[in-house]
Amino acid sequence: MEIEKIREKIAEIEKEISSLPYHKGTEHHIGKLKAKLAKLRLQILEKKTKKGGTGFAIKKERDGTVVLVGLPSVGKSTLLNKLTGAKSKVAPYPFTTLKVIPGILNYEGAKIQILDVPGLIQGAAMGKGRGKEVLSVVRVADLLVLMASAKNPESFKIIEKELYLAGVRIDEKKPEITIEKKMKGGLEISGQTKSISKETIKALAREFGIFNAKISLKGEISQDQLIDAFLGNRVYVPSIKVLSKIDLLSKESLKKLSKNFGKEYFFISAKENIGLEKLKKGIFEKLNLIRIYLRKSPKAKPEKEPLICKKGVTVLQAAKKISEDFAKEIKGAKIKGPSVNYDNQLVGLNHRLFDKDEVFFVKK
Ligand SMILES: Nc1nc2c(ncn2[C@@H]2O[C@H](COP(=O)(O)OP(=O)(O)OP(=O)(O)O)[C@@H](O)[C@H]2O)c(=O)[nH]1
Ligand SMILES: [Mg+2]
Repeated sequence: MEIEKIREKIAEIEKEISSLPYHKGTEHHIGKLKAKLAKLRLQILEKKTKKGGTGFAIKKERDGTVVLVGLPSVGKSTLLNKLTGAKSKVAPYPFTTLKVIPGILNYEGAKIQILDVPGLIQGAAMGKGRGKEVLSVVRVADLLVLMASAKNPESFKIIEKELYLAGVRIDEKKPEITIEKKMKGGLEISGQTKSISKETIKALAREFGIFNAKISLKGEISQDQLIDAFLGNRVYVPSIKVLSKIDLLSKESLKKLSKNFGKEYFFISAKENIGLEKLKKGIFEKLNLIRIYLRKSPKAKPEKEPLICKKGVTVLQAAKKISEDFAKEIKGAKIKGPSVNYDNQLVGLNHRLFDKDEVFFVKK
């Protein structure tokens, strides 16, 4: 289908959904419309651009990948340059950045990849601007830094909406839905939710070509979440919200803004170097990274540079970060630090390490 045709169809269905009240009598019909809508939206994002690709080519590197997302001119490139020493072009007009510009933030021994991308605009999920390319980068992120100018904080809503429409679920827990496809036997549903009948669940499954399967739901699931699960290409990613250019606000307006936006927002001025250290710390913490210090013998001093791992990492997984071959040789570790009760406690391969543990790997 032509892209224009798809857009028209989307607008039609949206109009119909918004005209319908949601209740037991309409939930089945609305569900089917929403399923159609989700499939059409996906078609737009998957349509190839004139140049042939559907997005920018990205190589994920280092201890985590962070993408800066915001309207044009909110100061993404200025921030990237300040955090990483990169040289992304900065200018007062929109769409200064035209492709992905990477940089590396060194923080507490971690090397965090930060990606600067073109500005996102309203309609991005429908293919406007560089929407498709930007949204394809967003999907590889371990963390999104959502940016809005302190002069226009309302713009968070625009980017959040575009990200949602493109299948990116921000700060949401993945709903607990499992779909076990089978060869025959029809559809079997276990678990239930108040807002959707079993019949609708079955109809939605069929809408996505699932005719034989065991579908289990845990907890209260919304229709949108169910469609997400059937479509299967949703990404669930944490975020940090940044209000930029606070140097442009008067003291009074800034005070008012921080009252309205509260603690989970980071207030910065990349130009005037305000709030950047706090932001770096926030990024590190939100990526759930921990520092492990290796020791060559149980008595030796730990190495200066930490091994950066994800929170919850086991002794075996940490060893694998060094190398697969090395991991095969070890049977446990002697640890000094927060994850054990006394210095040089011997632990097994499945022991979970904590931030700032000092580790001596014990060979078989
Ligand atoms: N006053 C002030 N101006 C800033 C700040 N950060 C960026 N700017 C200015 O805002 C304009 C846009 O900055 P960029 O860093 O290019 O913004 P961008 O978000 O990368 O823009 P696009 O690449 O077009 O999406 C430039 O004129 C910057 O000098 C800031 O903290 N304070
Ligand atoms: Mg830029």
